[in-house]
Amino acid sequence: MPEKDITQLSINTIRFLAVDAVQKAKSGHPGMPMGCAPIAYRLYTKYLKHNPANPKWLNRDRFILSAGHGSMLLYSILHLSGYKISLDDLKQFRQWNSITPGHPEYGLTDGIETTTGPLGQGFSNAIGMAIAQEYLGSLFNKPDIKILDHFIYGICSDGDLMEGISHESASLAGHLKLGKLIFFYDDNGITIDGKTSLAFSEDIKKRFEAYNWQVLNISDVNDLKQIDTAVESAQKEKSKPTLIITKTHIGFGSPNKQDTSAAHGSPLGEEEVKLTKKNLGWDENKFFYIPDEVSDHFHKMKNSFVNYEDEWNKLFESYKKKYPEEAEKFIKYLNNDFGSEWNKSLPSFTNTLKKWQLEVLLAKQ
Ligand SMILES: Cc1ncc(C[n+]2csc(CCOP(=O)(O)OP(=O)(O)O)c2C)c(N)n1
Ligand SMILES: [Mg+2]
Repeated sequence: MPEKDITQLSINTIRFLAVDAVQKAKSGHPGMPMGCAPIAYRLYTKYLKHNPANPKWLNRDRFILSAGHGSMLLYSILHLSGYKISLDDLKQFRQWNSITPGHPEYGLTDGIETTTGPLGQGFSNAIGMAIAQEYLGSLFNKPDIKILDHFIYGICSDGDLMEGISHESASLAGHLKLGKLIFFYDDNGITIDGKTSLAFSEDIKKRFEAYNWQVLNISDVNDLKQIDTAVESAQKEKSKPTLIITKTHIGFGSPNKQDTSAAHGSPLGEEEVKLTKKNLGWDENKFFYIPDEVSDHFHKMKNSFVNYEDEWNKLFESYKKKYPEEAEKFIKYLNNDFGSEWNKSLPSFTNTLKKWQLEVLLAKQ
């Protein structure tokens, strides 16, 4: 199959896995995944150095979906990429005890780097991750061997950029010149209440430039060449974080709900699901459908992803040989062993609570 066709088929697979899961659960947010599917597809298949077989590999690139309400975007791409999320798990979206809750939960589901949902928080956590990498890198990276050099990608939405916390953390990220941070801004002009123009009209480009970020634009998210150009420019910018302002359409493909807040937080509805499938050339009678070509396409890539980790393991072996003391210390740090000096310097606290206060606290747990 020509590359253009398999790309389109894969992106629509992501869209309709999200649409079907939200429809089945009778709750959730289909619009954001439908709009941002091309970003997730391109990142996970072309740019992210990750290994679905080992989601904890240390130097993997991170991906943070700050707009956590669009969780089905993440679950769909993680499933296709070969993470431990089955098709049945997708069908269990938003069900009690499932690993696919309404908003992504760190520790519950492989491939989820941090819990998101409260807007602004994932964006800010990603900045914390970039700070952690810079700090550890300053202690352990060597001019000839960089053991920590991953990128931290993410998607943030209008709501993320409205929240106060994103202003504060973006300011710090620019100040600290966190060049490994690359965020897409899902600029769809819509929030839960309707058009963003109701409450949000600042110039995001100027705002982020003032924070000392590099700001790039994508005029149409469905043009993958624009995504490539933006990501590659972002990767080259070493001393500034990058925000890629990306024009998207919430509910892309839905004849009656695209570009409206009706696609934000409710299922499309059975009739509209059919109309949308027809509109995008999908079989309206198929649900949770993954074409064989798409499965094969991702399966082939999964094998090549293992190489990223293998290469890093080799790099770390050479680091161990050349810098044995640092390597030993690095491994200790990763195991929370910071040496006796650290332990001596830790303050100790005595319990000043009265017995009844303790009992009240414990009863609440
Ligand atoms: C801190 C916080 N306040 C409120 C909400 C509830 N909420 C969920 S999504 C949303 C707005 C969504 O608009 P946008 O971020 O543009 O997402 P889109 O509709 O484009 O998918 C709000 C207010 C939240 N998740 N977090
Ligand atoms: Mg929006």
